[in-house]
Amino acid sequence: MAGEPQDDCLFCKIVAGQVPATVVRETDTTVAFRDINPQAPTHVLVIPKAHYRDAAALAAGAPELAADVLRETKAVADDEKLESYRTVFNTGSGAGQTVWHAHAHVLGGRGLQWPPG
Ligand code: DGP
Repeated sequence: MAGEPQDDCLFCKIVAGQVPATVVRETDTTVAFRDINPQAPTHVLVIPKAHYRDAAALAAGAPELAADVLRETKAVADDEKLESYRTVFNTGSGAGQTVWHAHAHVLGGRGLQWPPG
């Protein structure tokens, strides 16, 4: 069920402390940790602690929680002293989503091209 922890979800396991991660920020509702395969000098993932399969489900089911995630992307950028950065929600396999727990990528610390691949 949306919002409930899923036994087979990697990011739910990170929230529960069952899988290690380099956590850089945590709030009552969110966790931010470094991506295991960084694509930029700063590459942090911000996730809601509650399980939603993607950003669309999060926005529809818990818009205040979606706002918490977005607020935390800015906090990460501030912590990392990023003047410019990119916030990405890959939504659906065709867009490159591989982990089915909503997450925002925060990328920065180098020039970023547009359009993305
Ligand atoms: P996406 O492709 O948008 O679903 O992004 C998933 C990201 O999750 C990808 O950039 C790699 C990252 N990732 C996958 N497994 C782990 C893990 O075990 N730990 C951490 N820190 N990141 C992971």
